[in-house]
Amino acid sequence: MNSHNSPAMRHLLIATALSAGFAAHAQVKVDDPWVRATVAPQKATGAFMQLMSAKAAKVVAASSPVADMVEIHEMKMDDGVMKMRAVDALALPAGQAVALKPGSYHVMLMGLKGQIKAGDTVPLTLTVEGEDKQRSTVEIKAQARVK
Ligand SMILES: [Cu+2]
Repeated sequence: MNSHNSPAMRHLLIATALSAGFAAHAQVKVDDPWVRATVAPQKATGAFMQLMSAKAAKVVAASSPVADMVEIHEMKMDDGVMKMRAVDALALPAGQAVALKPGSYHVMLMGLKGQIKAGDTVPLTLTVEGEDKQRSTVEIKAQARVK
């Protein structure tokens, strides 16, 4: 996890509103999106990135063409055991970076349709909801790597 400073891995993406008729666009910056590469029989993996929203918002859904099911997960110590669970939404406080990283929040890709090899580009879509309930999507191209 020391690649946050690598310029080659930086991706800046701006969320675009689903409809041009919406005045308020949620602006979400995505930094260093990556997916953990898998071995052939593996059916699940995690995607990680840094998110920063200009306005208070939350990530309410995620999807990817490489997986049957995508959820936002949280990892937490529970009685000394590391557990992960799906969360309904991931809060993005205004102007504050939120890290999705191993051992913490992550995008969980389940029911993988094939192996994800290091160097592959994995498309991800996040649905972000603003305080005005307006939803927009953020399209992400995450690079697969081992760690
Ligand atoms: Cu998970």
